[in-house]
Amino acid sequence: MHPGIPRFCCNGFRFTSFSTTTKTMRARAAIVFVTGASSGIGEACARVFAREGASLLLAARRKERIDRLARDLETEFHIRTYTMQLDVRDRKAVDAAISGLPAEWRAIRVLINNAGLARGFSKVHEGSVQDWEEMIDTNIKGLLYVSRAVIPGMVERNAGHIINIGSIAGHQVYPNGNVYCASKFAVRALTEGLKMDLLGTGVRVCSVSPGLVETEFSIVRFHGDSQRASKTYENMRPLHGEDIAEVALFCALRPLHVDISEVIVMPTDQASVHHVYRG
Ligand code: NDP
Ligand code: 8X3
Repeated sequence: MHPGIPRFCCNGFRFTSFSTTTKTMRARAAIVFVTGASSGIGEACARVFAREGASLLLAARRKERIDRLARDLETEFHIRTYTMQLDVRDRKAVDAAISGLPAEWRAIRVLINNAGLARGFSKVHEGSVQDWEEMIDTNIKGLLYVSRAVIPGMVERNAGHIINIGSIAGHQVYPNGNVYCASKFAVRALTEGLKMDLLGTGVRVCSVSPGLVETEFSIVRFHGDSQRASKTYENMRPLHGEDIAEVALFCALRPLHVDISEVIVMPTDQASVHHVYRG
């Protein structure tokens, strides 16, 4: 395959035909929208979908990071990119960003609802209300705002794929995880609900739910204390953003009649939120 030729095209399959010109194929490349693309799993998703030739819509609050990523991916994979500085907690900004997309960027094929965070690690009766609100506003309400803005277009086109980044914390609760876990339980419920609501539209819904992935996640959780954050992954082999991104890509590349509902991805060294092997 020529490195400049997109393989991830609008029918959702790997592109195998060489009969079209590169220019036409580039125009036909599927649009993949990644929220929280400035770091970790989101950045890795941008990278693996770019490798497959997708056209990338990238959003995060740290615009300089997604601009730099977009430039790198355009150069390396000869794809189209469009970046948006966006705080998913701001409903009006989300609506304006999606409704203001240039015509050639409106037909979003895959939405990766990845933007999210854990903030704090305290018992409920000692917790920070501000931390709770940040998690609920980002992980639940932000995901809803983006979905509400993007999905009507998918329904109209009878085509699309929502990939929510859930968590093992959406299946199991751990001490001090309370509100973060609740937000990820909510993501699981919303994923299941969306699947039911979208039955018959051709829009696929899936969640990818990881265990421990070494990203900026724990630094954010511990309010910038990187020493404390690094202990999360001490003496064990965590997952990396690319491990999750490759699974999201696998889900997206299934034939259109196949909808993988959920994939739980754990490090080999982790059996549950309570069981981590530290050799
Ligand atoms: P990172 O902190 O590395 O990345 C988080 C991303 O989310 C950043 O790009 C950040 O961008 C973005 N983000 C956070 N808040 C907002 C906001 N209000 N508006 C827009 N973007 C926002 O962590 P991960 O890559 O690990 O996290 C990605 C997802 O994976 C999250 O949903 C997390 O819950 C989930 N997850 C992570 C696991 C882990 O162990 N790391 C395990 C299971 C799930 P910016 O700050 O520039 O806005
Ligand atoms: C991130 C995984 O176990 O740190 O969602 O909550 S965990």
